[in-house]
Amino acid sequence: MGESKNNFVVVANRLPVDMQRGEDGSPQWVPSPGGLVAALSPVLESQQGCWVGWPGVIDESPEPFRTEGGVLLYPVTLSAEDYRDFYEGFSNATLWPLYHDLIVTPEFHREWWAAYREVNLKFAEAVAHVAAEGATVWVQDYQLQLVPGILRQMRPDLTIGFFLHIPFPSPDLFRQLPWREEVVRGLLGADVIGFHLEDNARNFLTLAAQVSGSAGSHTGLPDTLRTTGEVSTRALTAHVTAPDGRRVGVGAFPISIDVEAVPLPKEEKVAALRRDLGDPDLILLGVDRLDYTKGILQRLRAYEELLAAGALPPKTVFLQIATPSRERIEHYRRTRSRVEEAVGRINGQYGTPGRPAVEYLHRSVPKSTLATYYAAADIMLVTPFKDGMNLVAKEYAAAHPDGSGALVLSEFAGAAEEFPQAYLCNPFDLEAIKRSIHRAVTDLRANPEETRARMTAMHRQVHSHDVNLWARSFLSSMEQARNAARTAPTPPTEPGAPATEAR
Ligand code: ADQ
Repeated sequence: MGESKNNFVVVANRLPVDMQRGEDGSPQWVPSPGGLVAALSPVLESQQGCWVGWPGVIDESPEPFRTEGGVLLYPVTLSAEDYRDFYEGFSNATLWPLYHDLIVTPEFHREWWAAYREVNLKFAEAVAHVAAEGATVWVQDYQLQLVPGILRQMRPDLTIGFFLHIPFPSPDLFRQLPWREEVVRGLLGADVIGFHLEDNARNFLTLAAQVSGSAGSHTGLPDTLRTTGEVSTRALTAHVTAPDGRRVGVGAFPISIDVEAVPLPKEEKVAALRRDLGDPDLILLGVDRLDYTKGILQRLRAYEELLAAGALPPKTVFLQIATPSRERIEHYRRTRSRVEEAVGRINGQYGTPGRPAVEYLHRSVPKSTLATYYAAADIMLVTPFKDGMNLVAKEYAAAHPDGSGALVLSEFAGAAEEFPQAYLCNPFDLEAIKRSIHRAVTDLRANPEETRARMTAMHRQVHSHDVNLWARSFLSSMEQARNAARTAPTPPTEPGAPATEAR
């Protein structure tokens, strides 16, 4: 199966497929295509690529297999304890809240950290096994921050990139992590470290300079770290020196969506949905994983107060789609029950038989259905307390080529940097959410040129900055790093050099 001959390896917590058992017990694979898969498939297919990840089922060790496009899918097995301590524990109850600015309090447990190290080692060993000599490896996200460092030790021949899909917090918050130095050192095993936003990259540069023992060893904080302009002229504008003397590139690469994969639904479908919803005058829409970072409850409260004040058209409906997520974690269970309580309360107060004020779905829906919701929605509500980027906001913009609709967007979503034309709000301020919704409603009715200009600008931005541009710019930065490493004098190797604590 050519397991060790892969020139390009992507490693992520999850494989781009889910394993299920057929009636005869045989493993079956259900594709779970996301933007990442779509963006990376051409490279994976053209370069005999391999994707290393967990198949989504505990204690299963299915055989590696090739997709029709020739990509090798290489499963990593997680035990029930790994899932509990590495995934639910350290990844989602320590790092997730810490990196999202302590919206809930992170829990620090030594046994979770031990599991995180063990599982990162497991992923790194799998990569080391499948990667060809001199291969390029792209590590994805917060679950695998130690993989670059471990791989660097195991396979110094590799070019390693790391991309963080969630925010990177300010040094002040990050310093709470008892294992802060190990995490920064793990990341510094990469040749290129990418974040969504310049702010995230600056936060990391500050910490990395402290950990590498030479504060200020990065090449200053340049005016802009963002990779804009043509891919061919893109260059990393900041570097930090790792404890072993290597130059590590750090940059901002705002992720985007596969615009072609957001289908534009037929008008009849949109009309049918409006009919199903009782031909409302105004449709508000929310689409999120049911996560406490997404601000769903605040949004419902803002809607409730607007209804109470009679500030919305009489036939208004709010359609909230909430994908089940991390349901065994206490904070997620609590968030779900509060959201559902609010939905019940609002419908009890403001709904009429056959016409609820909130239509609530707690499930995943097919992309084509989602596209119909986007197209039908007059106002999209995206109000996270903190979000690395937020692809839902971009999908909504992609779904409105004619400039219809309006986007209410949290200032704390990464997408806000690219969408200054949205009706921005501070999600911690209920009055601010209400004001933004109200302004959007008013403009849609009284000032349609204004809303059209705003949506058209956002639609153009998504079209010109899609996920392919994101992938190409990151890959080209890795290519530059590879070339630079080939020509650079060999650094003095001091893997065990004492590092200054990240204070
Ligand atoms: P998420 O926190 O999952 O991603 P987001 O960026 O909005 O958040 O992506 C969610 C994706 O799931 C979207 O493509 C959306 O269409 C889809 N989705 C949501 N609910 C759905 C449903 N009910 N049915 C079907 N599809 C649904 C993390 C970070 C983000 C960052 C992304 C990408 O938290 O900040 O933007 O990774 O880097």
